[in-house]
Amino acid sequence: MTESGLLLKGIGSFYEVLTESGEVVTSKARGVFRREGLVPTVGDRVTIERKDQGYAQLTEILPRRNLLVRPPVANVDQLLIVISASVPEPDWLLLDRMIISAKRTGIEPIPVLNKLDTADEGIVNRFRTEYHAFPVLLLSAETGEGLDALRERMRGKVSCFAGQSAVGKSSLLNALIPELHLETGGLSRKTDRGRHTTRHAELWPYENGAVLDTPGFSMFETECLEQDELDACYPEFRNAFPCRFPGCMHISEPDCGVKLLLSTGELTPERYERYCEIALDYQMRRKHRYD
Ligand SMILES: Nc1nc2c(ncn2[C@@H]2O[C@H](COP(=O)(O)OP(=O)(O)O)[C@@H](O)[C@H]2O)c(=O)[nH]1
Ligand SMILES: [Mg+2]
Ligand SMILES: [Zn+2]
Repeated sequence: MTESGLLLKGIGSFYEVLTESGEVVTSKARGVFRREGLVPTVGDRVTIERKDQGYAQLTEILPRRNLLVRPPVANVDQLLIVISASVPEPDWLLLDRMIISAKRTGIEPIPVLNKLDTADEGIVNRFRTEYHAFPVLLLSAETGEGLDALRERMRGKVSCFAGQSAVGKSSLLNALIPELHLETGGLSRKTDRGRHTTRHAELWPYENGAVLDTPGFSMFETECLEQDELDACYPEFRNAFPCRFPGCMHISEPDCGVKLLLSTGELTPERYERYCEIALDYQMRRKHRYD
């Protein structure tokens, strides 16, 4: 009998697969995968065949929509990028860069503001205005405020948490899935990394979808982007009048539609300033592409 499912976890050459009927079946990969250089990866949609006795066999890996490398996980639908409304102070540039990385990988970025219980009003207002074009979430892992909306947003999707250290990623995961018992607080970056070398990322079934148990990465590879590709990472630019010049970088060109967004408030000076830094960085990368 052939069934399809979601690869949750790998242990050696065995894999735990969540089938459509909701059962977790341990499966062994066919030898042919290794010969073809295919590595079954957490998040893979796979087919398995149950044998009469013993384990099932993992027979096929369906085409991947995307693949993150560190930790290895395939087919992530959404990236919950967490920042803190109190401490640590938000690294807004990192948030903007992670949004771009996610979009470029085909993953929907969802900016999440945690620690609402100790919020600095200024940070909350900035978050609301600067990310109005995104499906943001405001919540508190501590009090549980906003967690219902988060749960709703995760329904049927494969989600992954990301963001600076100490913003509350592990606390949020624990609040959603208490059995995880993730360590929170005291862990230094170094300890965190040491742990990741001995422990592989794992997907946990959640609300008809799944969530990755490790917020393992803070950033992924950024390739060289063309200007129009960068524009596509800024949803608020869609409301802009067309710029006079094709390929406009929206920095020093006249009759720029994006700069008009500054006067309507759809783009704040702060987010625009970070945009300029990022756009100039990509321009430099494009220049040095073939060096
Ligand atoms: N006040 C408050 N503290 C929180 C909240 N979420 C997490 N924390 C605290 O922030 C610290 C870092 O949390 P942790 O989950 O380890 O962050 P991570 O490094 O992003 O995984 C811990 O001391 C948590 O107790 C929250 O919503 N409100
Ligand atoms: Mg953590
Ligand atoms: Zn422009």
